Amino acid sequence: MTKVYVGLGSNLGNRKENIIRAIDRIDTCEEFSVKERSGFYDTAPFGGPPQPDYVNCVIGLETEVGPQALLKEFKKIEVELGRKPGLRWGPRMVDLDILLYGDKIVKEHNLKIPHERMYERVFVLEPLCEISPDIKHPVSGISLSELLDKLKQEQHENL
Ligand code: PH2
Ligand code: MG
Ligand code: MG
Repeated sequence: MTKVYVGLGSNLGNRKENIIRAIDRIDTCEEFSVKERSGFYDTAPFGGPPQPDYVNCVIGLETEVGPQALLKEFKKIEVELGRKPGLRWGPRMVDLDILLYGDKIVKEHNLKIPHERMYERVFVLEPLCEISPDIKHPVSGISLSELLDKLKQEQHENL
């Protein structure tokens, strides 16, 4: 079994409900077992076109499904839950991003793990640290909570 962390986001429709439905849908699959869920975070949109605020959340699950098959399954669930093709970084009913897959590093054309931008995003690091503060950055070895503190400090200085 591998421990996988997944970031969830929604900024259309009933945002919290969309996230809860996505988590239930994932947990219903026999091959996934959801172990932890962070709280729900109301976050300002980061990047992309002007768009509504997001609700973000992170879950930890266990699975034997490999990274590519997991990505495919998540894409299917996103569409099932009402996601329409749209602008990159644009508004969406539900977004499921694989953040970490055990300590595996994946560099494929359609999939990068750890998620390429997770270390720059408070809306990912904050819920992730809530459920798993001791995870370390795979290259630098810095703990995610330290990274989060630094990021928040930088953003504070730039205000
Ligand atoms: N997702 C994006 C773009 N911007 N901003 C917030 N606050 N939360 C998100 O989940 C998010 C975003 C593209 O995936
Ligand atoms: Mg995303
Ligand atoms: Mg995505």
